[in-house]
Amino acid sequence: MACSAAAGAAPDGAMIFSDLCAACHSETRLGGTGPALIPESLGRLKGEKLQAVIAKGRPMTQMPGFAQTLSASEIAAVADYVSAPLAKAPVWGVAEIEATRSLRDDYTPATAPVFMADPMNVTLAVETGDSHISVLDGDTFAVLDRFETPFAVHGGPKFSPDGRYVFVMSRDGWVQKYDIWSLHEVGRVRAGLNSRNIAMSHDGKWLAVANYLPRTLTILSTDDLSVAKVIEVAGRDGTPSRVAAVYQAPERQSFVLALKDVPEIWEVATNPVAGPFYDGFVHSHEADMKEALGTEEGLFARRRIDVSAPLDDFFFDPDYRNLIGANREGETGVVVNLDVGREIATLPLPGMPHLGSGISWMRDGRRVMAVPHLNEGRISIIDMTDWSLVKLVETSGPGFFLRSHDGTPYLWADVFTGPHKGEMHLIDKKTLEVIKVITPEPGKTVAHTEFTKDGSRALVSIWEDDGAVIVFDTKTQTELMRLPMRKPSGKYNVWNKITFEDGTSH
Ligand code: DHE
Repeated sequence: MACSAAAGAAPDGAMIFSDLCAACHSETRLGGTGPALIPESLGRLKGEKLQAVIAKGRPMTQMPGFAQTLSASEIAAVADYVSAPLAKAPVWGVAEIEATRSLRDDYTPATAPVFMADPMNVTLAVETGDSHISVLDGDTFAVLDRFETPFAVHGGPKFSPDGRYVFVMSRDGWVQKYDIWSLHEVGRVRAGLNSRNIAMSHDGKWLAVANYLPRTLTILSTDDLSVAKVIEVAGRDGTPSRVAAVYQAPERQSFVLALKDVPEIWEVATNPVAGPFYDGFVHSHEADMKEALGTEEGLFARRRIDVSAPLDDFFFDPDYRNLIGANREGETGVVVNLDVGREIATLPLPGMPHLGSGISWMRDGRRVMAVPHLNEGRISIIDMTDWSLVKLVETSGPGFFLRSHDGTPYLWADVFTGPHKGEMHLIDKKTLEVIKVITPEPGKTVAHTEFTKDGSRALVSIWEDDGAVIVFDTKTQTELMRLPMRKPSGKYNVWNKITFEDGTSH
């Protein structure tokens, strides 16, 4: 029993937290050496699942189990305490962010890669099981380095345009910079308290961090991770909003973000003077442009675009004229033309589409896009010229990630949940038929595919604590090797990411 709980009294979750948890997670619950314990960070970890983590701890981390120290009702009281929203929204502005910024004093930038492998074919494998990233030689699959990341990395790491540096973000808002040439961390900073994803500017100078908590977009200098700007995110009527996600729109020289709580998309200029961001208004009246920009101008000028409902998730066509977005509760998606700044079409997209995982390719001279659905076993294929539904491809369960590559005729689609979570579907990009289902480890979750630079190899995760990354030959779909890893999630090939290879995610 916790020393502070009086015998007979109902357990006091706050007091137990202070006694046993605050040293690692901090009195504020915003995280210290351990992650933040607030509803925004815990996400779906609640109730019995959360109590089980408190009782048993987390293997391979500093989190011990408290089953011997606390009774079941005390564990439940702590779980309730950390699941309750914070009484007051915490302040996390420039000063607080800057106070967390640390650059490694043992880092000296190499003048050339410190390894023999092709730096353009390096592939990173995120291992969420013990918060590490393995840096792989994309030809031999030798592990060049394995470095520690902040806890709970989410979303794709973002590379500098030359592929030398990579930036990684955790759900607790930590951004880490790593030098691939030197195989060394450069530094880290906490840009938000609960964050969604990051985006790199077209010129590699700025990194935008989309936050849920606080309601802000943080823009960092990629050079030294210092804060360039913290933009308060609120709708026209002043309602504060979480940022659903932010992406780079290289053709427009801007960041594009969707607001989760108000029906607006924002575009933020990453070009200080003019360029495509402003040229995008060519089809607008001057009055529309003034209205959208207000008094904003120059670097990080913000333009508001109204949409009919807040967007959870979105995707772009290759020239970044159109944004395809969806509210996951709704039945339809929308196409927003970013030049004219308004919705131009709707799409039939019921069943929680996961547009963040969408990919597109050319099929019979027309560009099509594919989107998985988070709650049903089908993939929507949409014609991006007239926005019609080409086909619904049936799979054996709800999928999370889709990937392909110019060097392969197939789309690799996983099934992330349910009895078929071990199946990877290969779909012909021309006929749109499932040509094969691979089950490399029956009963284990098999998810997320990345390709090597030339598309000849596919890397697939066995998404388990004692998991692996399996390397397949994409021509024969045969397994070539297995690299043991701790709950590997996403894999990211430098070349595919910096060239925006058709078939890769953002
Ligand atoms: Fe993700 C990417 C949103 C849950 C693993 N996920 C993304 C992106 C978005 C997103 C917007 C694109 C960001 C980017 O790469 O810049 N994810 C969401 C959700 O809204 C959702 C459903 C609920 C949530 O809790 O946020 C969600 N995601 C998950 C998971 O539960 C996953 C499977 C495990 C985890 O690590 O949290 C997960 N998401 C990923 C991964 C990517 C990702 C590995 C990058 C894929 C890529 O190929 O780029």
